[in-house]
Amino acid sequence: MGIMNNMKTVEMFPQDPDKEKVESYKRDVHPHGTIPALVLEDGRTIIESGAICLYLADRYGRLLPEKQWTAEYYNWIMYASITLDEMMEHLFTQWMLKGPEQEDKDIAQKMADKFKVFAEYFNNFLKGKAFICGDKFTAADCVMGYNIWWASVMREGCLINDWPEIIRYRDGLKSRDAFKQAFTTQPLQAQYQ
Ligand SMILES: N[C@@H](CCC(=O)N[C@@H](CS)C(=O)NCC(=O)O)C(=O)O
Repeated sequence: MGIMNNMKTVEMFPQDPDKEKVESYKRDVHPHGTIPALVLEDGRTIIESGAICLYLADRYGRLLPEKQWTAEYYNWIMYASITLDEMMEHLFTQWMLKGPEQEDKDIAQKMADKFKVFAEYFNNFLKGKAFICGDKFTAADCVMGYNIWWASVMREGCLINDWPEIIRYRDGLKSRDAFKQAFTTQPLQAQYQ
């Protein structure tokens, strides 16, 4: 279990960034300087969160789907990493980083509209399921769950408040011990242990 015992905490958006540390992180680990990144024992790096989850599930044989749920497993991991992540990044930039005075309202509205199409679809998908792959919590819930939590802490949860299945899914994830260990109750302040 070596790599999981070597978790490093990274401060997001520090007031006074240590330039040398940032440059060495960019040079040695992640060229964009973003998180997360997984450095393997032999020095190879995985620099995309969805790929990290897929790799860890596969390597440790945990959080994998039952065979009949493989399509949903890959579909939602890829959808969250590519399509949903783009919406979330724009919304986070406009709503949280720029704020009401400076936000580009056209971009924010376009992304909120696109999110609504996703929310209706995902809300229907979740009916009758505890998790993405039925009753079993898998790596797909780690990837999608992060985005759903992220959506729920922006602008009083306006992106998800109208979707009861998504709220139920989010609450189910939040009630898990592992979620409680990974997050404080402070929105957008993740603590990694
Ligand atoms: N698609 C990437 C996104 C990585 C990313 O943007 N990470 C954010 C945190 S969730 C970050 O490091 N932001 C800080 C920055 O952009 O400087 C992934 O999922 O791994």
